[in-house]
Amino acid sequence: SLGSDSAKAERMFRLMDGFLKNDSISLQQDILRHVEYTVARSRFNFDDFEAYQALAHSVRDRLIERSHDTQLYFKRKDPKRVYFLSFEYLMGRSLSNSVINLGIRDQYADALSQLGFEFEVLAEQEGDAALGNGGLARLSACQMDSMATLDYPAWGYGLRYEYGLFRQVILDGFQHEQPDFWLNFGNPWETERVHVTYPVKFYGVVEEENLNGEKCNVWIPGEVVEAVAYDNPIPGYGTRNTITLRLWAGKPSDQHDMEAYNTGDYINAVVCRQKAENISSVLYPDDRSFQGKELRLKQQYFFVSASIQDIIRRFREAHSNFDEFPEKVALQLNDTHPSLAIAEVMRVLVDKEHLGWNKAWDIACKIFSFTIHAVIAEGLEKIPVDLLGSLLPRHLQIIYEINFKFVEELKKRIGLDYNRLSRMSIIEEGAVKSIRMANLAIVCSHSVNGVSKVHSELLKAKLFKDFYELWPEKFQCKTNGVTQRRWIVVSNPSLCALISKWLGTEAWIRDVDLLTGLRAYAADPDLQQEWMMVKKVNKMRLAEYIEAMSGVKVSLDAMFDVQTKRIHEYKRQLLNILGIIHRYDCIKNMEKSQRSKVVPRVCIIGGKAAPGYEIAKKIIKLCHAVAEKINNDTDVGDLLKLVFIPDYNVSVAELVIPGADLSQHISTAGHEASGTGSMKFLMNGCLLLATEDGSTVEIVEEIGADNLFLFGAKIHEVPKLREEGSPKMPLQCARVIRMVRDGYFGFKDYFESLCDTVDGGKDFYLLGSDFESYLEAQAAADKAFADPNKWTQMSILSTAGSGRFSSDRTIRDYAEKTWGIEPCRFPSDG
Ligand code: F55
Repeated sequence: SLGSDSAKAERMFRLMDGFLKNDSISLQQDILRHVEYTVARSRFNFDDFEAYQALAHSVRDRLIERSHDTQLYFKRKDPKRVYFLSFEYLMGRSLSNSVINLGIRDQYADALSQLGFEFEVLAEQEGDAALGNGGLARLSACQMDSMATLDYPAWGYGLRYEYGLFRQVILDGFQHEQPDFWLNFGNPWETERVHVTYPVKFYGVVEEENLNGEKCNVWIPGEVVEAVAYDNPIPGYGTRNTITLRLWAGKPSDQHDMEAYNTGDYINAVVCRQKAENISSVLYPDDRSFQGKELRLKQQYFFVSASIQDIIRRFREAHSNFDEFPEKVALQLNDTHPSLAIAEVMRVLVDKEHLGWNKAWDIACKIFSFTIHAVIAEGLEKIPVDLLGSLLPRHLQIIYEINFKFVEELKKRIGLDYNRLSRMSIIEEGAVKSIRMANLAIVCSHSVNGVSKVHSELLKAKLFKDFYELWPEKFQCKTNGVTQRRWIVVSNPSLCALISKWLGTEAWIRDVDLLTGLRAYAADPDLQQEWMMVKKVNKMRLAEYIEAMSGVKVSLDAMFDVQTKRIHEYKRQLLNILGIIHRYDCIKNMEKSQRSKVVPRVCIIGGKAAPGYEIAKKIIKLCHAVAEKINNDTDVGDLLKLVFIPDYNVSVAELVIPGADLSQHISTAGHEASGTGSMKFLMNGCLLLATEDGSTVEIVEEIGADNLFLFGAKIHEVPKLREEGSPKMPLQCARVIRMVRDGYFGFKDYFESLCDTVDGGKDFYLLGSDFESYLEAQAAADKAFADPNKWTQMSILSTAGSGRFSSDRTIRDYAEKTWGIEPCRFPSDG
């Protein structure tokens, strides 16, 4: 079954002595072999980093074996496949995740210890793959893990940025950005596929030609860049299935600037070739606004074009008739970023395959589905028509044609309601005429979904009301989830072992609903005792890290209160900091005798601000200024500490989340589409202090409102409160803002504009009106923490109720209801 010539295959198999073995001696041999021949260091003399490299290569060998088996099996079975198109993936590290999913972590740990190394120490050598900004990108990574584990025939497609998300360096409390050249030390996980390359074309003109008596549009491009595939294996847990994340990189094409060579401008032509590599060189670090930048648009088309060519090539290997395309292919658009794929599929089917417009459109409408992650209209991508017209002239024509036909159809349905027609049009007429990418995606997709219940409802009621009324059946909800493999098994091994011990099984790692079994023991003093120990150990690890990063010593008896996520006004890190100032002020003004009643806190904040987002950067500086004051106040001591964790990323999250007692998800209601950090904290038995926004609403449904600390305005109250404006500013809030304004923490002038956002009369994010309620929720958290048994019970119930927030649930839902695909599991026992 391994190929056409099975005798030959059999012989090869024997020559290789079967597949790689996972006993301790074989693993040791493999690692040493890679030290000597891959890393090219002497096996008698290599350091931790070289040991990590060799270790990673030996794991990679095993991944490659499995991914070959999986691909051959998929080919043989030819099931319907899903292609997940995402511009961003936050994979983090791969080593621990891989060996755990392969089920050989303990074997490796043993082999390494025989060689005199410690697995954990080597795992720390790996850098993060940070090819994304925040929630959207980490969600893609979690979903890939679930697709592999649930045996779905799936591929991820993305871009292989040479520079991932910038490194955040804090100097004097200010954020500075440094390039993340993550490939500097090589990337053992990827395989470059030098033969999997496709030409991607840009610029030029469209000419009408006559083909066998029929008019046909021919695009004569002005520039060609080659896309080359880099494959990254994604192993499933408890299955041999290993799927592929294929990332594209730009390289010069042989067709690139042939003209220049011919005209003898050799030097210039070679220099020009280098430009091709720029396409995939850097990730855009802004997770909120869209600028009509040419490079960004080029990246989008580059990624889309290469992926579509690859998907069509794979389809053609087994099929010749495009009528079967929708039975074999589903394409998932992760936000609007890859939605040029719609115009590209139309171009290929119409201009290349000559299927005719109607047939091509019919096919396109059956294959695309679209996930929206944005909440507000400003978060929706718009591409200036002029920009698109010059870079991709044929695609602009196609989008105009799609829009023309759509608007004609719409007129038949709704009549000549010009306001509504212009709202729904794919083309926005305005100062800058633009393409509304979300409208394009909605018109073509058979399914459009939000990422939590409230978000999906909001899309129907507000952002895409017109479309919902036209096509109610298209609008779906797929509440986000995260993978328990990464967020419990990899990042919190002691909790993992404890859960398995009390449930008497490890089955929850694939079937997370089993976690509800913990509810029965939530009040059991033995479990509580062991649960507290696990938390303590994780807090100790985190405390060591904090001391190493910031020099601040923190008490393990204090409540570790964490808010880590991208810095945004709507996420309200500023509310958190103002609350901390209030707490500090209260402690300072308290009778000394009262201080013993204060529940000690370590407040931890972390996250990156987009490089051009001034207010977000001021929030980071304020956090440092306040920390400086509080942490050096010996009068306050262990009662209150504030630390900012620099360069928050996936691997830092793996350390921070298990060590948190309390975590904050405090966006102004109606602004967080879902939020996924909260789900990771919940799984790790961390209590939430939160507003009723995004996925928190559903978390409350699962664990009950008495198992977390809710506060603040509800979604429907926000518009009215905004109208009322600043009269709602409570005294306590005004007082702490005054302290900042008066220079209590220094940098008086610098913080002025930041304070203005709250007490400048607008307070758009309602810090003032939510302030008292926030303090009450904080007081309730203090009270609960003072009773360790009660707190631990709530903590156990948090983990026990987190099962619904696994990406396994989300992916199964997409697979069954949206993609129409079925598991395709390589037949073996693991
Ligand atoms: C990245 C690039 C652009 Cl151009 C725009 C947005 C982004 C981005 O990173 N968005 C993002 O992370 N959105 C978040 O998606 C999460 C997953 O669905 C949600 O949980 C979260 O609420 C949302 O803000």
